[in-house]
Amino acid sequence: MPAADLAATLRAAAADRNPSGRRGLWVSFLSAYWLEAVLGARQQEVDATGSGAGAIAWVGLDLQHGDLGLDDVVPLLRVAERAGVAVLPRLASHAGDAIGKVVDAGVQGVIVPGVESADEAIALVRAIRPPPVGGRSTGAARTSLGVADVAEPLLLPMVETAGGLAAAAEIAAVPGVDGIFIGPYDLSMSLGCPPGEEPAMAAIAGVVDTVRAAGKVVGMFTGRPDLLALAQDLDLIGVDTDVTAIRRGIADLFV
Ligand code: 3PY
Ligand code: MG
Repeated sequence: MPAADLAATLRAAAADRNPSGRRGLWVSFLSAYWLEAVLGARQQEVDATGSGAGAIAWVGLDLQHGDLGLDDVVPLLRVAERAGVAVLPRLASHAGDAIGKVVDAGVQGVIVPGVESADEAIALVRAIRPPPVGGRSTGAARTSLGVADVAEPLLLPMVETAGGLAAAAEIAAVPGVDGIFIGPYDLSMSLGCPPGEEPAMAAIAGVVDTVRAAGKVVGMFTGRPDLLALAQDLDLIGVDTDVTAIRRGIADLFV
């Protein structure tokens, strides 16, 4: 079952200022074997409800933190494709070669950490879009050979520093940028306050409003009930990590 075109769906909904509310699992260590088991088991549980509620719509592959590297993307992507689930890697840096490689493989978009200016966003557009918009190269790959089919992957720079916050409107306005993914934990650290407290919460709400007003996609990693409470305003909700899931399960077993 191929993943539906999440990128096109989110772009269209965002242009209508209509939050999409797609929930995703942030994956930082799962192997292809275990991602297949997790997605398969979840789908069976969702099917059993008959309502479709509780589905995992996308997986964020965390290449910046945790245990995954670029070589893990294709095996995990194959599993997600079979399950009809979109894949959005969060890259380790702004490096254009890594962006080209994961996009060549057929991911539905990229999340790029720590973007702080329109100029940085313009460099990312150049890395992800082919000419005439950008400068991305073409070559033998899953996408060019027709194995994976993603017409135009999402480009989501992360706003997660005071500098990024100040430039959020300019970053979102760059042609070729699809929206902004908020990193609330780095943002809180950068603003010098604990996650969930002011001024970080006000900053997050401000970015959501700015991006929504621009008709672009807004996502955020949550991992806390107070952040998850903002989910109704978001297009992409990174609910929590595979690590949290296993820690919670172990805590339940060892009471
Ligand atoms: C952050 O909160 O800083 C993140 O990068 C979340 O993934
Ligand atoms: Mg971060």
